[in-house]
Amino acid sequence: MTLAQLTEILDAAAVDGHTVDRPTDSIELTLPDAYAVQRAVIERRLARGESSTGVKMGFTSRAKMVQMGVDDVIWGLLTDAMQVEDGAVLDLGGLIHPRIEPEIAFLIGSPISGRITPAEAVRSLAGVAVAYEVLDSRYEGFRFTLPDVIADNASAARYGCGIWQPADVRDLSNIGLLVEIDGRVVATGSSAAILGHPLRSLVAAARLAGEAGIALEPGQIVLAGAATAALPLPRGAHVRILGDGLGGVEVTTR
Ligand code: 0L1
Ligand code: MG
Repeated sequence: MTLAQLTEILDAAAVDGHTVDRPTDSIELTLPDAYAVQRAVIERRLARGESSTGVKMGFTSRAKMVQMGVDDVIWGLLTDAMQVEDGAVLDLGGLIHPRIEPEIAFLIGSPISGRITPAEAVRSLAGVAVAYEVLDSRYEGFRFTLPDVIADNASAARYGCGIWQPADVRDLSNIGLLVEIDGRVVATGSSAAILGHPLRSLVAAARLAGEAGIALEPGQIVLAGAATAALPLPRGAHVRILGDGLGGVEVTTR
């Protein structure tokens, strides 16, 4: 299998919502190869008319890094077709085995790329919001190696953000986040689970952008990472994510 064939297979799997074999079961896939496939999958989507909306950071919790045997974060690329408006209905029909996780999202206000400090990261921001990510691995049972999941765009499927708040007026290090499904609290966590401080995830996003030879541009979103483990997302559910002092975001599934 060539990287071009793998790109086509993963693109179709994400669009139609079907599982595919893990590429590393049959070919050797380096991390640069995997990121090249990820970029090529998104370029196909952009060529079909979608637009780039930002990036999602993955493996931002110590527990997930240990589980995967890695010591760095990964990223995936977001498009407008993955974006869900706050309060909207999300059709899970095209997804395989969706899971939802509560996140902190950043809105970029001025370009960042390469090595930056947390203070520079804050100054680059136009806002911060409570958000969620819907993950949907294109591999059976969410089982994959690191190159497999990078090629599969870090399991990115859908995401939604609440109302943007000023980013420089509050301490983001320990924002309590809770997930309610149909009015019942099903998970609680803290923004501290995101690399100890979600700004570290933004700094890492700028570094990965620099390594990829691009910048995170004004208007783009960085999904910083999850505050809890990802939860199975059923149909017919009303999900509300609330962040201490940061508002919330809601979605109803069907
Ligand atoms: O942290 C994340 O957003 C997950 C990255 C991809 C791995 C997974 O599907 O759990
Ligand atoms: Mg995530």
